[in-house]
Amino acid sequence: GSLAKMLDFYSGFNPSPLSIKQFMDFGQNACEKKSYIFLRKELPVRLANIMKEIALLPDNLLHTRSVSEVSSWYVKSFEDVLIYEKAEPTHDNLQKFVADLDLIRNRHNDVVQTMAQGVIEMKENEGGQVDAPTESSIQYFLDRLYMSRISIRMLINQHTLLFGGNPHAGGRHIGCLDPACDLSDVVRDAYENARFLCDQYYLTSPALEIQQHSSEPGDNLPIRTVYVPSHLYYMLFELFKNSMRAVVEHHGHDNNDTLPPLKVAICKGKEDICVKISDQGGGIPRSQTDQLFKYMYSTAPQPSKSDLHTVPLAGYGYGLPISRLYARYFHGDIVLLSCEGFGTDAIIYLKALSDEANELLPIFNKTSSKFYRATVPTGDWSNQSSDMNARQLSASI
Ligand code: W6P
Repeated sequence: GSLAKMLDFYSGFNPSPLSIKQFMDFGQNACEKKSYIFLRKELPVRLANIMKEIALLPDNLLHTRSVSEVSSWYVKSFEDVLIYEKAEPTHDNLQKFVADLDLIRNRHNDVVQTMAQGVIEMKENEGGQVDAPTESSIQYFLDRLYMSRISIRMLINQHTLLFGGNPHAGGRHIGCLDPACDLSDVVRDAYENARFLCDQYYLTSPALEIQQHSSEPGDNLPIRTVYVPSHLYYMLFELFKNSMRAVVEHHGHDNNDTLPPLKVAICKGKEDICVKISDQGGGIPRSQTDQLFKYMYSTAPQPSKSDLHTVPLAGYGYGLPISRLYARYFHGDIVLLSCEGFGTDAIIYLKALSDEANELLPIFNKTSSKFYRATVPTGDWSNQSSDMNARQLSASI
């Protein structure tokens, strides 16, 4: 059928979210034919759902060169998986399928950076100004696009790692899942790599102190969980870079023996696993914390390309919003709590139970489109900028 018809057909299905437990069970009794039959339907469903939303983007963004290019990758990949719609799971088809999934994943490697470029192009075309409703629909869209992308890459990675004949098979990993992921190992790894960058640019870096707490009787240290270590690493690396930059910038680069350490608490409860990173980097105003998760805020043309102090750890790119999507993908979260003048706590929450760690997936439906029109809520709380304040009131009487 025609592309439009197939899009209508597959976007009519809701994506089927899997839990970490289901990924594990599936990977442990790995059956390539079952996986193939699941993916040849599920991948077109997830692709079609997000392609329908791409079509709803404001024209001034949709029609930039960059966004057209991203959109063309989705069309190509949608067509590439539809080849298997009616193909029997023969040995030959199964092999071709793995190779095509590899190709599809690589085609989409640069989606994040190309979308960022598209946002910059749109801003330039609009004379540098974007109105609040447009900004808020772009935020809404990019969260959904990137979440969809994380989920599609997870499905592709599981299939290609399990059935692509990878040489690392035989370890404890099930695809990209580690059934006994040692959280402190990932923390140290992310810290070391962030510290390397920090040392390179500032010639100093704060130390690391890790504490582990488990409230569960019978649990012994180190704290372990079933998780995708690469996702956790991404979040921790991003948070460490931000904390290190804050600490070094706040305390000065020259007297390195006075830098307060980064304190990490790894905690396991019945429901949640928390990894808290506390820095004494001077903190940020409360009004800024939400801004750190905005794509448009971080896309703002960097005013200080010449200021060597802001380039190094490249903070406030798309790193924080995407880190939070990784956490939310399996129903966790990232929360920032800052005390201005002192420091910041960044908390990564993960689900402690693998059957509660379900994929969180965007679903396209008729109501999605309303978010692309009016996303600025009507004000039903007083607000200084729009209301007369007490001083103005007394002046006007
Ligand atoms: C800061 C600002 C920030 C963002 C994210 C994580 C940690 C920190 N520390 O000062």
